[in-house]
Parts: sequence; C-alpha cells; structure tokens
Amino acid sequence: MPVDITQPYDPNNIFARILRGEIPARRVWEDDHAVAFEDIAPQAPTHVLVIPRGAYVSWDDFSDRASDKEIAGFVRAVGTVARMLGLDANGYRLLANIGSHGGQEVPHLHVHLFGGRPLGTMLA
Ligand code: DGP
Repeated sequence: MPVDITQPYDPNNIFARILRGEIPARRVWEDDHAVAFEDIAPQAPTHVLVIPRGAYVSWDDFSDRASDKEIAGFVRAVGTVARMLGLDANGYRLLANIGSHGGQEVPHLHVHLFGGRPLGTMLA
C-alpha cells in the first residue's frame, strides 16, 4: 500500500518497530539522531536505509516539523554512514520516496543509500 502522507504518523509502522528493537534488522550504524540498517530487498551491492529516530512520516513531514538540530543531525548521519561504508571513494546515490506518487511504502521517513556498482542514469 502506498503511503498516504496526509495521514498522521503510525507508531506501529515497521520502521518504528525496528527502532524500538521489536523486530530484527541488520543495523550498520546509529547515533542519537539516526539509525542505518540493511534493506531487506537490496537493489545494489550496498543498499542501506537511514532513518531518523523521530516520528516523521516522510521527507515532507520532516522538513516541515523537525527542529534544525534534528535536520542537521540526520543529514550529517546520512553522509557519515556513506563514508563509513566506503562509498565516498566511487560515489553513491541517495533516494527518498515521498507518498503515493513517490512510491513510498513505509510511513517512516527513510533515505535509501545505494552503492557498490555504477548505478546508471536516474529512474524514469
Ligand atoms: P520505500 O518504497 O521507499 O518506502 O521503500 C521501503 C524499503 O523498505 C524497501 O526497499 C524494502 C524495505 N523494507 C520493508 N520492510 C522492511 C523490513 O522489515 N526490514 C528491512 N530491513 N527493510 C524493509
């Protein structure tokens, strides 16, 4: 089901449950602002999801409601994870799907981090 970004945050969404440790995930990095874990269905040799600890449905919600400190912490976390995984050597791709037209499936903001091979041109 595509995410309806007009709906309030669902505290029982799958990534909220991963954040609370209720279901397992292969965590690769975390700090006070963000958690990074491997995508369950990787689309590239490296495919990691980076999520903020705060309860935000999407990038739209996050950029509207999050504090400057949360936004700075999350943006910095994404870069830190990429470097920690060695992706800064050859480059990588970030992707945030937002809502129905964006193809978002999980209603907790996540940034996809893809790397490990040439990724070609952008999606159609
Ligand atoms: P999006 O379409 O941007 O909402 O992508 C959601 C991604 O989340 C998709 O690539 C698969 C991944 N995913 C869904 N459920 C789980 C899960 O339970 N664990 C992990 N690690 N990833 C999941």
